[in-house]
Amino acid sequence: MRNITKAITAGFFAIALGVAGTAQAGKELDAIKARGNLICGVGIGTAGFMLSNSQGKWVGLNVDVCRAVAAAIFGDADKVKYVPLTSQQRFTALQSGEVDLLSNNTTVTLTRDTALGFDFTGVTYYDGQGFMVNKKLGVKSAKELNGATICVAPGTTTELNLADYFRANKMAFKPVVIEKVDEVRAAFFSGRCDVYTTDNSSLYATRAANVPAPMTVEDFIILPEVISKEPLGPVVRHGDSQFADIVRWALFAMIEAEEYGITSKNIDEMMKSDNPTIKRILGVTPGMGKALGVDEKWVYNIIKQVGNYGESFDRNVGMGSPLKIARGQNELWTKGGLQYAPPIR
Ligand SMILES: N[C@@H](CCC(=O)N[C@@H](CS)C(=O)NCC(=O)O)C(=O)O
Repeated sequence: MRNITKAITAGFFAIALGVAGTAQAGKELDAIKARGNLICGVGIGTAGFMLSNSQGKWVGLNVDVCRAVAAAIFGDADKVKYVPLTSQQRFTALQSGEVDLLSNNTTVTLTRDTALGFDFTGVTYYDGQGFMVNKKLGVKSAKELNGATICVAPGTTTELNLADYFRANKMAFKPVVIEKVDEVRAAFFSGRCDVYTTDNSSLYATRAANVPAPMTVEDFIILPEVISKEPLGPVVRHGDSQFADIVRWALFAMIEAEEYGITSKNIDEMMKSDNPTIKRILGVTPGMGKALGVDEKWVYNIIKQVGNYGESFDRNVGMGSPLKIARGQNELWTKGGLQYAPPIR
C-alpha cells in the first residue's frame, strides 16, 4: 500500500514537474543570457541568405534575423554563434538543444509545428519550389521533365513536393538525393542530374554565386512553374514562449520599421519623432520592451545595427546584391506584398 502511494505520488510529481517544465517561461532565455550569446542554426552556405564570407563573418537575410534577436536580447547584434547544418541535421540540432533557433530557409509546415515539437515565429521570405536546368537541355517547362534525373536534398519539403508533382502530372523521374548543398550543386553542374530542384531563393542564389567557369549564369534557366508554397521562417523548440515571442517580434520589428520609414540611417532622427506609433516602436514611449522582457531600446538596437526588413532584403538578396531578387511577395502589404507585421502596441 505504501509503495503504491509512493509510486502514485512520484508519478504525480513527475507529471507536475513535466508540466511546469514545459510551461516555464524564460528557461531558454535564461540559458542564452547566462551563456552570453545566441546559438543560431543556419545553412551550409547559400549566397544572400546565410554565408560565411571571405572574412569568416556570417552574412545574409537569415543571418540578419539571428542578429536582430541578439540585438533585442543583448543590445548587441554580434553576440551570435552560427552553427551550419544540413537539411537532414537541422531538426535534431534544434530538438537536442544544440542550437537555440533555426534561421535557415526552413518551411513552415503543420507537422514540423506539431509532431516535431517546434514553434514557427514568422516568415522571413515567402518562397516556392522551382526547377533549374541547363539551357542545353532545351526544356522550357517543368511539364517536359518526364524521365529526368533530379538532384534534391533529403529531409526537405522539396523531396515530398517533387514526388507529388510528378505523380500528379503522370511523369517519372530519377531522384539523386544528396545531403550537403555544395555536393548537390557540384552534382548538378557536372551534369550528374538534368535538373536541380529546391526553393527558388536557393536556385537564384546558386545560379548567381555557384556556377563554375567556364559556364556562366546564362547557361542556366529557372523554369516558370512554381510547384509549392514555401514560407521560410525562424523556428524554435516548444518550451519557452517568452523566447519564442522575442524571436517573433524581432522579425516583426524589422517589418514594422520598414512600414514606418525607420531605417538604420535615419533612426536617430526618428527618436525625435512626434508620431505616437514611432515613439512606441522605438521605446521613446516605454512599455513594449518591458512587456517582451527586453530593454526598451530593443527596436532601436535592431534597426541601428541590422536595419529594417527592406534594408536587409535589398542588401542581401535584392537589388543591392548580386542576386537581384525582386521584392514580389516579400514586398510590404502596403505595397501589394505579403509582409505584414501586427502592431507593436
Ligand atoms: N525549404 C525546404 C528546403 C530547405 C533546405 O534546407 N534546403 C537545403 C537543400 S537545397 C538548402 O537550402 N541548403 C542551403 C544551405 O545549406 O546553405 C524545407 O524546409 O524543407
